[in-house]
Amino acid sequence: PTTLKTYGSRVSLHSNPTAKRLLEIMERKQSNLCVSIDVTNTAEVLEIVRGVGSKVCMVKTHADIISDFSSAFADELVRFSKELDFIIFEDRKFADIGNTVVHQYQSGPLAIASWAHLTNAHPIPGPGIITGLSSVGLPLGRALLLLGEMSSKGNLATGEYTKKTMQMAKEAGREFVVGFIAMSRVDPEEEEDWLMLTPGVGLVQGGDKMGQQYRTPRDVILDSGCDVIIVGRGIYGVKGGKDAMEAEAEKYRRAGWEAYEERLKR
Ligand code: BMP
Repeated sequence: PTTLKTYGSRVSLHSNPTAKRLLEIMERKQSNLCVSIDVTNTAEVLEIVRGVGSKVCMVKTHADIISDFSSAFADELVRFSKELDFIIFEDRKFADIGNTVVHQYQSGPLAIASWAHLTNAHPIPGPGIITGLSSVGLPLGRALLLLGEMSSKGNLATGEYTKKTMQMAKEAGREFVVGFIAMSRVDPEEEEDWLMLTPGVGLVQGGDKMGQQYRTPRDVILDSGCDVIIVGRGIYGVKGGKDAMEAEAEKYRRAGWEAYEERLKR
């Protein structure tokens, strides 16, 4: 099973360049940590990147919450992604018909496809959303995740919906769709190597006042067989600036990596 393979040994099972690079980075940096940087100005985003960049395999953004977003900022982020060796994941959650998402991905003030290595989409509109996004992203070597499950209380992405999401990805093939946002490994048959990225992670279980639910790195990596832990407020929310964030990121990196090493021994 996928959960018993090392990240490094899975590189050759992928053809998509972003998926390959992610697995290589994870192996090289001994990190399955993605930091979700959900702050609203570019100076703060870059400060967090400087703090946590060396600890992560990936940085996740919500570009549409950044008040002073610019192409110069995007260039800077890309520069950091090379220097500090991480993937940029724009958590855009596309959810429209193929023709519309083509423009949302490529154009507008954010021009997401020009700087984000990875993005994601809800399967709700049907496979046309993959066709649309891949027409823009594939020639650039980008990759896509489908949201098969969510971390928030009462969400509708469960059961049959999750199974159909998996099916949609299988039918699209792994050239562009490389995995899922999911709470556990959603490919019971494991015929193909899919990447499983999981938000809703904290060092202690719990939640927030708006339905978010947290599980620990160990729950996610060891018990649920996922590949990447996505942590937002648990890291950028600590007091004490860049150094405190770096120290907190190191705690999560270690917790995620130890859970992975334990999983390999199962
Ligand atoms: P936090 O760790 O601060 O709760 O942040 C979680 C991040 O993951 C947010 O950026 C949120 O948009 C994202 N996310 C999530 O929490 N649950 C999902 O199901 C899907 C997400 O993308």
